[in-house]
Amino acid sequence: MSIKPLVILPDPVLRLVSKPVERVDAPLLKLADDMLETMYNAPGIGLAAIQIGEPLRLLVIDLAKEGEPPAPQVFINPEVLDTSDERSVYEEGCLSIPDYYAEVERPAKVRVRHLDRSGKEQEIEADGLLATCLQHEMDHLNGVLFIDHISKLKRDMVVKKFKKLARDRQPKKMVS
Ligand code: GNR
Ligand code: NI
Repeated sequence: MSIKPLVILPDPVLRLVSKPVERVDAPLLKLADDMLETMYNAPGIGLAAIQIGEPLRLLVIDLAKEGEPPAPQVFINPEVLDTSDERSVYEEGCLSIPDYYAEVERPAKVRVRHLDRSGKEQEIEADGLLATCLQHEMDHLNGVLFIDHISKLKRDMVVKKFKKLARDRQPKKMVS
């Protein structure tokens, strides 16, 4: 297992539409394990493959609280089957947009079909934080970020700040 560098806003890689996983084999499971290790290290509660630069429809989630045993969940080629009319609001963050948080409204419940790590088809109905996290991660598979669900004014401010941070990380040309 290894910890991979995270892709950070405004990297255009985050806007790619990820491709379906073709087979659930050893390299794919190794990627899922690297994602889990990277997520635990951050720390975060979810991670999409594109956040470590792999444009595949693969995401991992672990909602276990501190002191509880780990509860890693792997979702391969997840599809939304249905969403509730009921909405819920959570304060969201994203490992690709460090230290920025905002409230996002989404369907409170979501029914998802996916493959598990043994390649078996599964269907789950999620609510609460799992429903929000699944929708946040599935957005990543389509190049969508949680800031796309907030006001344009706030989004433009965040993008501007991260563009400046990226610029300041570039080595400067000396003037002499
Ligand atoms: O660690 C994360 N926390 C979080 C909090 C509320 C809603 C969604 C998330 S997902 C985020 C990790 C991440 O960026 N996943 O893509
Ligand atoms: Ni995210």
